[in-house]
Amino acid sequence: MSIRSTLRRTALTAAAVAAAISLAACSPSGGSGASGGETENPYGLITPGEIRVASLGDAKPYTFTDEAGQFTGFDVELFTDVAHRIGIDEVVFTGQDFSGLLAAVANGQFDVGVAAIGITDERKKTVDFSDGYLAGYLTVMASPDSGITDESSLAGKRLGVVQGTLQEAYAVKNFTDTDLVRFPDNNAAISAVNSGSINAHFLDYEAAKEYATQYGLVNAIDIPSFDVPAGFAIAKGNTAFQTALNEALHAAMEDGTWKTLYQKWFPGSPMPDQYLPSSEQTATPSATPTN
Ligand code: SNW
Repeated sequence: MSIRSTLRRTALTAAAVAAAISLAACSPSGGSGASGGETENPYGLITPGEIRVASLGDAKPYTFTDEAGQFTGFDVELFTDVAHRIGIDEVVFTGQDFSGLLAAVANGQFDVGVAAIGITDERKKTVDFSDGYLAGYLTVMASPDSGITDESSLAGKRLGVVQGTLQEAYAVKNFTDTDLVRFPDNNAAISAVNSGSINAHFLDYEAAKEYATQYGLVNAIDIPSFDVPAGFAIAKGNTAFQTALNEALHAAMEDGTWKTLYQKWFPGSPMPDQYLPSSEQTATPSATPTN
């Protein structure tokens, strides 16, 4: 009895010493050791100290690659900031097709999916999400002379959607007289609009605005998607990672970082109140939408 408890105490002490040593070895700079173990890899990352992110190269201004091939955009900068707050500066973004993105996170090829991914019950069967960080519209974008001005004018038209998006699901359900044409990514769909092989493309509001400016297209129909905010997708059941991301995300909202990034990447767009510092939130929710 007493021998056993002594042994247990000894084992605990040894574990505590080992933990203290490994903590000391890690701090303050984090070090470069990748020996694994829970202490050094509390979030269960594929490679300790690094976050691998599945993203998109052509969803400007959310996530895209610049001329130098570097990932940037609102979601990219916000996630990079959040990662820094949980002590990780090694963040590696990789472009994927949207349709494969959540599966790639679920099966452990990536630690996180970051791509304006709306949080839905359907997707929650595959992955867990952080809290929401973005809410806006789904937009049908067309050439100015397309004659598309509302949902009914889409009848008989050919409409592009990216596979696996909310836009695809919405169109299947609501645009029943429209010919849907599925694409792997936005760039392919926009080329088809520009060549005239489809009449319009259905994508996220800010991405549409970006292409509109570039190619002289217009945002023909905006459909509110505020009830489906975007979140960071992670593997199911990784509560430590989820909690840490959420705390860091809310800190980024509270100190104005979210607002600064929003104004940088979405200038002129109405700001969802709930992500602003609490001191700047209006008492009455949803005053007058300015769109
Ligand atoms: O539901 C919206 C959300 O309100 C915000 O506007 C950001 O985009 C959304 O999350 C929808 N995004 C699409 C989706 O989740 C397409 C994502 C993409 O093309 N990267 O399917």
